[in-house]
Amino acid sequence: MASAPTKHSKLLKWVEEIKTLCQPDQIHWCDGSQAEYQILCEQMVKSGAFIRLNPTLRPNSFLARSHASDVARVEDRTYICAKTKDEAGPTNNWTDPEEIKARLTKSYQGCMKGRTLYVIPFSMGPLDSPISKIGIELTDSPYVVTNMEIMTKVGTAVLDKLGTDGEYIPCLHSIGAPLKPGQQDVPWPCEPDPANKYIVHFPETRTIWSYGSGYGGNALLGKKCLALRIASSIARKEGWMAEHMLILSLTSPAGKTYYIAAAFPSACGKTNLAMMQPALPGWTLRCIGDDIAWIRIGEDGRLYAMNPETGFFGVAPGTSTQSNPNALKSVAKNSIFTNVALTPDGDIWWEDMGVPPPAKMIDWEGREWTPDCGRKAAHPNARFTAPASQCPVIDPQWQNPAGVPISAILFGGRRPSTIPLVNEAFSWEHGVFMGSAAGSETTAAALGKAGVLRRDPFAMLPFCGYHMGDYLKHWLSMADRTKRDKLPKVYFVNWFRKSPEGKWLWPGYGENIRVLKWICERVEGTGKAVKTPIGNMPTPDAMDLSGMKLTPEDLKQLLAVDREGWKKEIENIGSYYDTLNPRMPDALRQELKGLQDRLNA
Ligand code: SAT
Ligand code: MN
Repeated sequence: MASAPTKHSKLLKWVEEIKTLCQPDQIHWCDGSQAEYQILCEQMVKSGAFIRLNPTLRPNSFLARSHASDVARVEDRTYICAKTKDEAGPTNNWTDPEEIKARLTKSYQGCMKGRTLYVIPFSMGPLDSPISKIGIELTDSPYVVTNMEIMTKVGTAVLDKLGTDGEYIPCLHSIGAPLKPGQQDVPWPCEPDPANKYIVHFPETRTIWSYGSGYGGNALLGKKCLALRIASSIARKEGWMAEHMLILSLTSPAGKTYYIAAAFPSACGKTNLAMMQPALPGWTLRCIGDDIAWIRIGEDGRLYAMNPETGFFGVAPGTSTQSNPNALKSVAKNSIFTNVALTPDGDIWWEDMGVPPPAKMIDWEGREWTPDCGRKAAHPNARFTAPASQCPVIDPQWQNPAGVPISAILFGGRRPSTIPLVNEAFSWEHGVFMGSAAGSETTAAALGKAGVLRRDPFAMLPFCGYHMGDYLKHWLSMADRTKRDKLPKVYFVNWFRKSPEGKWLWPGYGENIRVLKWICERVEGTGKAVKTPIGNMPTPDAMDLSGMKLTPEDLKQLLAVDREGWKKEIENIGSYYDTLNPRMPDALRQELKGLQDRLNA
């Protein structure tokens, strides 16, 4: 390997091993340069994998259409292969690591024939951050390379940092579609049989093996695989936290800045909140990250959050000038769109974009589409990949290697009933209880039925790399690692509340600033609240609702404690907790009991 731009002997040996196993036609070491990105895009335009969008309307941007079997994360094909099943816990799929390695080694055998093996050196987090992690992804997908170049720091600087013996997380990826000599490639090659797709994590050896899918978190291995599943398991050992959270800053009219982190499940509006345009004058919101936060205790004892990514892989449908004007501006150029519709003038369109569709388009499957054809033009999990630096409200601190000090943590999900608009925890333990009890209706971000309520503790159910009971203990343990008054305040929010008749009670989006403003006032000690059995809630006059049309009846419903609903909720949480036995922490059972007692009092 004369052309390898590194003298890292372990890395060279691994690449050589994978070359022998997967048998690619050639190897390409990614340098992360603009020139390389352009060449790869050109090649994909030629091969049919990319469609170049109209350069006047959408400069340097491309559309990819995936195979119909490959449109979302495959949770039932995702494994945490710790040494024992117990270590992975009941919320993760598990198989014996040696067994699955043997099985997958067979799949990898010759799987890159006719293709190029790309070596992607990437860093999650600024290269000079004490908690950044370096990964090396080996992939046969140029689509993955270009997306990784937007989502992470890729290239030679990473290899330089590794030196000759630095530590990295090996991430092996193949789409599982070798080409026979002379065989014509397809636009989105992958393994079409879902049963042959595997997303496998080996936490003890800090290794990731992914096979058969080219989509999103299945294939961009820096994201959910490394920055959440493997990182959460490392963080537990090292005393920090890897969380499925957006990070934002909010500056008040008085000029004071607050940093807030928020955990919502996939496709529940993290990207929208992370770069929201506040509807209240005088408040400035800036984005630090929209999906992942690595959080550690700083020297002053506070929790500091850092975004390990450099791009957004956001859900396209629903993104409009009303819901998220800053996301639309972020994708104005230099972006990749996957599974959206193509307009006759060479631009993109998706459902609820806020502009009417043209009379005719090409849908995400490449078929002709008209407004009356009865099909969706974009796939519900269609995505944009855009550089975070293009976000008009990106925070000046977003790449600060130290992270930013967090004042408040929010949990949430899609909950049409019972859960109020906002609810403040009494203590850290109560806050951890709130996170542990988080639930949401499922969305299109994962294959399976959407709209079913499932418990999704800390929005980490699909992303926790170890036993969920131990994860809850880890959260509780933060109170022993620093002074309590240094810990952020914790809130549960619900933008998705409906009336019994099915009407949205809260407008959401930019209006959410009203809730955030109250939270900042609570942090300052000025916000008015009433103690209820479920937590501290705003008094009816506590939130700034100026200039907003909200009927007093709707406000009442939004801030009501639905005792009957909560009783069912408690039962449901209790049975969920049972599934985590015997590792379910007692402190949280006591919180549940406390809630029950307060409700019955
Ligand atoms: O496909 S991803 O896992 O990156 C997106 C998501 O589910 O949040
Ligand atoms: Mn996510």
